[in-house]
Amino acid sequence: MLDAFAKVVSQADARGEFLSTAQLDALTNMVKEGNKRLDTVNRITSNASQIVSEAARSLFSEQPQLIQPGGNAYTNRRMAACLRDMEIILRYVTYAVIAGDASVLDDRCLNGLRETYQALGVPGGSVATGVQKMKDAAVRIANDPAGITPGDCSALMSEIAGYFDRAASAVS
Ligand code: PEB
Repeated sequence: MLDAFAKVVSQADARGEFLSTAQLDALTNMVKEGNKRLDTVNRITSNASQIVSEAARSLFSEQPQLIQPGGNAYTNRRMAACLRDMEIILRYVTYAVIAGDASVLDDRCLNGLRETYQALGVPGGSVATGVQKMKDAAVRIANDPAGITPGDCSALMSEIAGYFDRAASAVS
């Protein structure tokens, strides 16, 4: 598990070199823009249940077969497992955002997840749709200018969207 700082250190060490100017510039920018990152993680974290339930509602209204008899979210036990899975994925996305690096998401959440769903008979494509819906809700909530000094968060929002896309493509 790496963060953006540990990542460049390990890359530089592998080559036996000092940090490059480009690496230092990127980290300087990350520090300078750090409050945006912290605010974003705070917003997503404190709205996690809204993000999960909004995405799940939308998934089940588009794919009602999931909640009908025989569906993968039919019975409270499976519904609970599904909502829990979405929450786990969202939690690891927030870890990746704070770290500025996807490795925690890859190593501790996505590694082997597609195979797990295949073994369980859970449709990975539907999980991916749920993740994409969490992306939409999370970016909307994180990027809302209400109550803060509005600034340009476009780079950060596309970084965040990228973590959700990574999770979606890991399971579909
Ligand atoms: C992954 N999910 C399930 C299981 C595991 C995971 C390991 C089996 C064990 C259990 O039921 O608890 N666990 C989960 C995860 C991590 C982890 C992400 C990462 C660290 O440790 N059903 C649907 C939707 C989808 C869904 C498409 C979006 O209809 C999910 C939610 N996951 C789902 C369901 C089960 C499950 C288990 C329904 C239960 C399957 C079953 O027992 O029939």
